[in-house]
Amino acid sequence: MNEIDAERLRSIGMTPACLQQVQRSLMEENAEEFDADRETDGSLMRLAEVHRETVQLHDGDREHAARVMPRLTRSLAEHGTALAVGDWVLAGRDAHGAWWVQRRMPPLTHLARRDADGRRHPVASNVDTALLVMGLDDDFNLRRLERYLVLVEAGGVLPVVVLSKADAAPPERIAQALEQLRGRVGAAIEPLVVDTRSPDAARQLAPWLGAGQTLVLLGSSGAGKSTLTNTLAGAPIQDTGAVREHDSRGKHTTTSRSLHRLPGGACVIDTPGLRALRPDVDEATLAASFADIESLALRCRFRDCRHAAEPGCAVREGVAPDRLRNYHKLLREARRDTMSVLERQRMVSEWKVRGRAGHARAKAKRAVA
Ligand SMILES: Nc1nc2c(ncn2[C@@H]2O[C@H](COP(=O)(O)OP(=O)(O)OP(=O)(O)O)[C@@H](O)[C@H]2O)c(=O)[nH]1
Ligand SMILES: [Mg+2]
Ligand SMILES: [Zn+2]
Repeated sequence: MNEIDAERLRSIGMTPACLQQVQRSLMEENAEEFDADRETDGSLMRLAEVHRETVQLHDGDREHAARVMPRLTRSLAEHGTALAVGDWVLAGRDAHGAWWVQRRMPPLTHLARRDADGRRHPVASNVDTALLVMGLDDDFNLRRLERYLVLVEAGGVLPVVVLSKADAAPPERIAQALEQLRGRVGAAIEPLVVDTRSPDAARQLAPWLGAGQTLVLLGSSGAGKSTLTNTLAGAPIQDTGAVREHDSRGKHTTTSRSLHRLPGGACVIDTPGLRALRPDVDEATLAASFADIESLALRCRFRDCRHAAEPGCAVREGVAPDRLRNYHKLLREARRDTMSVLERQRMVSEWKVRGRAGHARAKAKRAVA
């Protein structure tokens, strides 16, 4: 492993906590028995983009296109995950000068979602703050926001709600939206109300934009994520697209995630809008994200109250009915996903028995030799 230039990496979002995590993981590796398979001349870089065949890496000075060692892809898949934008990785060059990603450092924070089949898809890694961008037009949807909050909190990331298109909304609409939001997710979430095209949006976000910080922009298509990226960058680095007049829906202008450096030293990850969002979360984490329900449940008459039709239910009394419905829906999904994880683990162990992993390792070694 080459020497770590902490100062250079800081410009691409290396925090002291991340650096500690990396060093710990490298030390553990050295303590392991010598493994001739391991590459030792890797450089620490950050994943700025992930494509089907290649990835873009940033070393703090410039970007490099790279490919991923098949055995890394496979070992991540065996753990039900994959590389994500924001990951810190070790990369090395082969005899032809081509870059290969060899290892992923365990992420400090990690956002993941599930698809309809329960498969996990990484969203971003090593993010400090998630800006949940939601328009004050027809995009405004509290159920969806609750889903995003679960996703973000489950990943160990701080959520900041950004209500966009304030310039186009009448003051009564803004007041009503803020009140609805407070009634649903409580006073702990203090939303920002912005015109994402205005430099004022960047000023409002200044507390989360310190040097070395990484932000990810999440929200539906057309919410204004790329517009905000451009405002923060002070340059038109991302394409933006108009929304449909009648329902404020975007046209999925952004199609892949990408990490960008901002003038003040922070990094931002722009993402494509997701139509249906399913957080990757277990029951306990989900309950923690709906802390109001969890604490009210202590006051239900029956200890095993399911807050459905039971008498003396403090949750039904104290929580907005739509919030409770949304919680129950998320709970059902989380249970179904846990099931599919177990099924997947069984499948993976069957593969291992068949020795495919060993075969792939041998092939990967040939590829870089
Ligand atoms: N008036 C106004 N228009 C905005 C604001 N934010 C975004 N827009 C417009 O909304 C449209 C969609 O903005 P984008 O930034 O492309 O949205 P996005 O979230 O990146 O969408 P996808 O890339 O499709 O996920 C563009 O026409 C923007 O100009 C805002 O605060 N005020
Ligand atoms: Mg976009
Ligand atoms: Zn109850």
